[in-house]
Amino acid sequence: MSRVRSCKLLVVGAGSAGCATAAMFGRLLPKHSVVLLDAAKEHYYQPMFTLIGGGLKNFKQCVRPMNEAVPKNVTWVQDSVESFHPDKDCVRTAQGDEISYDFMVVAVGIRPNYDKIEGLKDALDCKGSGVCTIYSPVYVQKTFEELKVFKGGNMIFTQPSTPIKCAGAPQKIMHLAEEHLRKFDFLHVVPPHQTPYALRGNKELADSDGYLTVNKYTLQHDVFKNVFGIGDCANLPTSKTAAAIAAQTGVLYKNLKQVMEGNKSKLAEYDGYTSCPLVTGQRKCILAEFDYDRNPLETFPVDQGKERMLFYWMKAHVLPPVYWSMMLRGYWHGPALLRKILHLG
Ligand code: UQ1
Repeated sequence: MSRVRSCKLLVVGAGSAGCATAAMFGRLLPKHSVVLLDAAKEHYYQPMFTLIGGGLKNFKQCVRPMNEAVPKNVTWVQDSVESFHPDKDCVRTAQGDEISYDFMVVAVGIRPNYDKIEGLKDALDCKGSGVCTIYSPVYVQKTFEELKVFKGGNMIFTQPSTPIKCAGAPQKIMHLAEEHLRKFDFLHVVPPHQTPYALRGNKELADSDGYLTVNKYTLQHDVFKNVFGIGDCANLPTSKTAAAIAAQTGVLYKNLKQVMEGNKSKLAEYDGYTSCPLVTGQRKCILAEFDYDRNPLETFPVDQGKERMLFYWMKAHVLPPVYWSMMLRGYWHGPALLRKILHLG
């Protein structure tokens, strides 16, 4: 029997963006107002995948059961979205239920599609093939396994552009991969990524690449004003990182709250802040931080382009607890305030 459920706010996707959003509005709104829709049993701290692939952390350190990630005061529906119906303010789920909403935040993320590169999945599944990727909880541990048995030879690391920046890039990798797959000794692949079909196939919500069409400053959907987007699934022209999502949560909260209150004044604006702690060695890291226009937005009053142990320590030991205890609970909106304090004087 299919069921019909209704809520004030539906958050689709319980990754970092969805959990943080649900947490903030779970605190603001009365009990049972927020529904968080996601079928996943586990929640991963994906920024740790690089360190796991490099053998510097183990897999257990990046995963928690979903019920620990889901915030209090939020109803978790363990199901996935089958189709969006923004003109009717509802979604249908894989189990055949209907959830109607007053407001919706789409935070469905993106995931690899290995099938776009012929032979890739077989090569990834084959132990000892030398082919690996840190882009998936399924294969990240294999990356270090392959590194441990690597006896020398060529190493290849693919570096595609996102579909938005360069639509041809995934095809180029496909050709390169196909050409080299059997010849090389170690191949680290960045698989093509895409949004889930429910979003990608919805022409009212998504652009031709399958990304949710939101205003890049306000995060509000271009057409459906009671819909907002956050995180990897939104068509924001910035680098897709947890740090970017943290900054977006602050803007999303202000703007959605204002729209819920019927307040028509100007909405807050996301500047495109994103950040990449680029680990360059076992204890070394540089810290890139920039906005939509590629202007540096550096937090610390030091040369962040210089390799430092401090940044590595922050990446490996400080940011994981910041993520689990603050960001997932909706209390971490990125380092903007810290940047302002450190640049005083
Ligand atoms: C950040 O806020 C964040 O989100 C939790 C990350 O994801 C793990 C980051 O990698 C970085 C660098 C930031 C930015 C934080 C500081 C203190 C520069």
